[in-house]
Amino acid sequence: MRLYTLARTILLEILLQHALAETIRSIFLFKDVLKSNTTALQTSGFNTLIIFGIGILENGDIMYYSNTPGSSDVILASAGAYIGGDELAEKVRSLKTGDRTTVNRLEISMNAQHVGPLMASPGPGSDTPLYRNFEALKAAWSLDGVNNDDESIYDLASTVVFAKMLGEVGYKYTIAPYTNDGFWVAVQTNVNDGLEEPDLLLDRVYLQCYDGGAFNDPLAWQRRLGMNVVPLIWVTNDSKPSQGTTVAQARSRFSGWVGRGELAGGGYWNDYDIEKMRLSYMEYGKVLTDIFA
Ligand SMILES: *[C@@H]1O[C@H](CO)[C@@H](O)[C@H](O)[C@H]1NC(C)=O
Ligand SMILES: CC(=O)N[C@H]1CO[C@H](CO)[C@@H](O)[C@@H]1O
Repeated sequence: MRLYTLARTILLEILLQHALAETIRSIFLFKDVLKSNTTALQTSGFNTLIIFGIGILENGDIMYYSNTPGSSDVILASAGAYIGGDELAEKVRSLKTGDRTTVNRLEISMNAQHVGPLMASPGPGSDTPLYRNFEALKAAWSLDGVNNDDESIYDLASTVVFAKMLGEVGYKYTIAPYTNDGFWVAVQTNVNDGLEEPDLLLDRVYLQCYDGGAFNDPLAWQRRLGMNVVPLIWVTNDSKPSQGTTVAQARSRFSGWVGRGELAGGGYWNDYDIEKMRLSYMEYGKVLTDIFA
C-alpha cells in the first residue's frame, strides 16, 4: 500500500510537470512595467510575463529601454550591482508574488547588441561585470529566464557562449524567432547539447506569427527545432492594424494550430497595445486559459 501511494504520488508529479510544461500562457510587456496595469497582468490567466526592451551596453551595464511616452531609459545593473531602484524592483517582483497572481515565470527580452564583443573580451567568466550584472538583476527582479529576441546580428558562436553564461548564473534561456530558422536550430542544438528534459537550458521558443513572421507555421517550426513552440500573435494595434488580432481572431488562430498538433502554449505581443486600445486583458487571457488549460 505504501509503495502504491508512493508510486501514485510520483506518477501524479510527473503528470503535473508534464501538464505544466505544456501550458504556457504568455504576454510580452512592451509598456513600462511601472505604468502598466499589473493587477490585470496578474489576474487574467497568464503564467509567463516577458519584459521587453532590455539591452546590454558596451561596458556590460544592463539597460531597460523605455517604450512608453513619458518614461526614460533606466540603467538596471552596473559594476555588479542592481541600481534600477526599489520601486521598479518591487513592482516587477510583485508580478509573481501578488495575492491573486497566476504568474509563475518572469523573463526579460533583449537583442544581441554588444554580446559578440563582450563574449570575446572579457569573456563569460563569473568575475566579469556582465556576469555579475545579470546575477544582480536576477536577484533584484526574481527573474527566471532571459529571452533572446535577436532580429539582426545572428552570430552563433557568441550567442551560444552567452546563453551558457546565463545558464551558469541560474537563468533559463529562451528565443523569439520570426525568421532564419537555420540559425535558431543551430542555437537550440548547441545550447542544449548534452541536456535533456526537464533540464534543457533553452527550454522555450516563442515564435512570432505576426508582421515579419505572419506566415510562420508553428507546427513546421516544431519539426525543425525538435521541440514544441509557443506561437505569438499581436493584439489589436493602431500602428500596424493589418497585423492586429481581435479576441475572436486569436481564438480561431490558436484553435486552428492546436487542431493540427500539440503546442507548448500560446502568447501575445503586447500589453502596451491592450491598454492603449482599451482592450480587455481578461478576454485575451481567457482565450489562452480555454485553449491551453
Ligand atoms: C486594471 O485592471 C483591473 C482588472 O482587470 C481593472 O479592474 C482596473 O480598472 C484596471 N485599472 C486601470 C487603471 O485601468
Ligand atoms: C508594440 C508596438 O509596436 N506598439 C505600437 C502600437 O501603436 C502605437 C502607435 O500607434 C505605437 O506607438 C506603438 O509602438
